[in-house]
Amino acid sequence: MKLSIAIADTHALPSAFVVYRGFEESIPKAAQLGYHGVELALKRADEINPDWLRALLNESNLEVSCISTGQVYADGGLMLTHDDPQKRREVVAIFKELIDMAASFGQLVNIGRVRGPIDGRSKAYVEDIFVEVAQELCAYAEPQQVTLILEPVNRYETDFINSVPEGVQLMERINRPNIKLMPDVFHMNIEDKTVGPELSRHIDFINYIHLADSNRLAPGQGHLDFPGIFGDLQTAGYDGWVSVEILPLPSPDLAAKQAADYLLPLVKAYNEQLALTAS
Ligand code: LER
Ligand code: MN
Repeated sequence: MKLSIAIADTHALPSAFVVYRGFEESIPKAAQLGYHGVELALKRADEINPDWLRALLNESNLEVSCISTGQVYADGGLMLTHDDPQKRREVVAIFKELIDMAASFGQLVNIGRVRGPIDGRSKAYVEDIFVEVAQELCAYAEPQQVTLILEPVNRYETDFINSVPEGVQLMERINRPNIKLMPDVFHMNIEDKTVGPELSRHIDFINYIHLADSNRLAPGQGHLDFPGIFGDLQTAGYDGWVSVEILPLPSPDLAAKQAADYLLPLVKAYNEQLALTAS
């Protein structure tokens, strides 16, 4: 298991759930706190010069855990299930560029609220569009060894794919090897029957997990049972990324430190136990 933190560029909207803004400053800060990787919340692939990013990551000895796409939606409301096929093409084109970038950085691209809401349309109609678009993106991503990761998001933020079982149902319909689930324990705390047991039950579909406490603050600052969740993941043999996606409160530096101080010992113990079980 490796620990990452979500960051964005300086112009990201205030609503972005990222601790740090500004890649140049935040990548070294994340490394200093002990994180193993950074999740890049991007609006477009051209926000980043790949050579510059590679140099910055090498200096800090960090990896990109995934490219997340909440900003694609938040900025201009672009969505993969738009009624207008032309608009859908625009979003697909943006995603294809992000997939090209992920081929060199992390090999994972998330689909969160950018799938779009149902919003008064028929659920079957929205689902059909989503399945078709997701299959197209999977076909584009597969030769580049990139996997798409679908994030169930709670009902107060979207009305399409709220719980992990709903995400699993979509996985089964999309039926491609390079689409997986990215559960977020903050959303699961609202939507799912349990957190740890539900993650464990669906582990074959899961290859990335967002971590935030019940109040979207750093893990340890709310009432989610992280040791219990890690115990269930351990039993299930999960060995992917966990990524901190929290509000920058009480301040970006303090939030990032609280999360690292709380989670790094859990991750270390987790990996020691995983190694013992494997041997
Ligand atoms: C995105 O990863 C997320 O969790 C959402 O709540 C942001 O809108
Ligand atoms: Mn999330």
